[in-house]
Amino acid sequence: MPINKEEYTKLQQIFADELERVSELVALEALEQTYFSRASGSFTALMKELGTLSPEERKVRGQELNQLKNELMSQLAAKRADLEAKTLGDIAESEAIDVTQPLLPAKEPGHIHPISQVQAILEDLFTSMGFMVLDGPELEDDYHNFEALNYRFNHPARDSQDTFYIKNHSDWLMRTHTSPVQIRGLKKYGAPLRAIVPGRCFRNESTDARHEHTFYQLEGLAVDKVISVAHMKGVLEAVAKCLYGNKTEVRMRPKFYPFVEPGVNGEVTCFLCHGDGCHVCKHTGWMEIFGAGMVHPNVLKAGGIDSKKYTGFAFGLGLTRLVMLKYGIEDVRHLQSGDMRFLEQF
Ligand code: FA5
Repeated sequence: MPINKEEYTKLQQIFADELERVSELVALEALEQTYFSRASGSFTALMKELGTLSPEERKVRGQELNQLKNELMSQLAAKRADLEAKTLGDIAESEAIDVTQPLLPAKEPGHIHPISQVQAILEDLFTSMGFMVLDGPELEDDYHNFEALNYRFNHPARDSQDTFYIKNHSDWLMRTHTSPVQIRGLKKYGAPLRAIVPGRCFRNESTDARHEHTFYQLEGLAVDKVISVAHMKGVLEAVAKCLYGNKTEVRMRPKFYPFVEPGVNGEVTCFLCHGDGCHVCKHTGWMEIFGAGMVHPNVLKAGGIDSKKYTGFAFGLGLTRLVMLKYGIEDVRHLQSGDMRFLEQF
């Protein structure tokens, strides 16, 4: 049988006592569930018992129980407002700044991270050649990271760039390269265009001395009416000589990337063995630092450019690798370790 008047008052009292003892939002949620959870709340069970009464009795008791429910709910809401205000107050107190405190003795000044140092050198070099510096989102969509770059859905080349996906958003991913900004840049600025894009990239792959799951690239794109492979080679040699000196050699060998045709893989002589072969360059004497090629007509089209009028070259420099080469760092994982003993050397 549903509760009578006496039990009604008792329940009010018990609820009030339990509410009084609650001092945290988590406990308040738990109390609400104990009484009102759809599956097992004790108050919900009382409401369900109304079904056993005659229609007249159900009407009267139903009204009483609904009134009681509204009362208990508004007490819960008032308590929640109190606790939220208190939590905010606690945060404000713990984060308060004492503006009267005298200056603390100066700590050692910081300095620019080696990756930012090389990025700045390259931004100077490229702006002097008429390139603009662009930025793009690290959280990309499948269209810009793959589809618009001529990687059709299920294209096997996607396997070489596995990444981190976002739960419940199957279309979102952490960009695997800076190349999606080719599309964004072309759409925004049209042709002719000369742009570089330094930025962070992500890949789901096992790490070793040359591979990190999070690393930096520097993308380059030049689109104009008479762009050829010779322009691309000239620009990439200028990068290698600017960073490592005039004697540095660059070699390019064919490599497939869906968004360029022809595509190349570019290497420079190893910083450690100067071409003799060592563990860093896997005994080849060369270190791979970029991918490049002539922009594929499908990519120009996706960027809104007439591929019959314009051609272009693009490259993706492994910025992290450039830093390793410049400073003779034998393991890429030092760079973002946050270890001051390492960082203080630069
Ligand atoms: C690309 O990412 C292409 N987007 C480059 C490109 C751009 C080609 C424009 C053509 C035109 P790839 O996966 O080869 O290509 O990476 C380019 C460079 O990034 C590599 O040469 C390497 O230096 C660097 N790199 C790639 N993966 C890692 C990693 N896990 N850790 C550190 N550096 C990496």
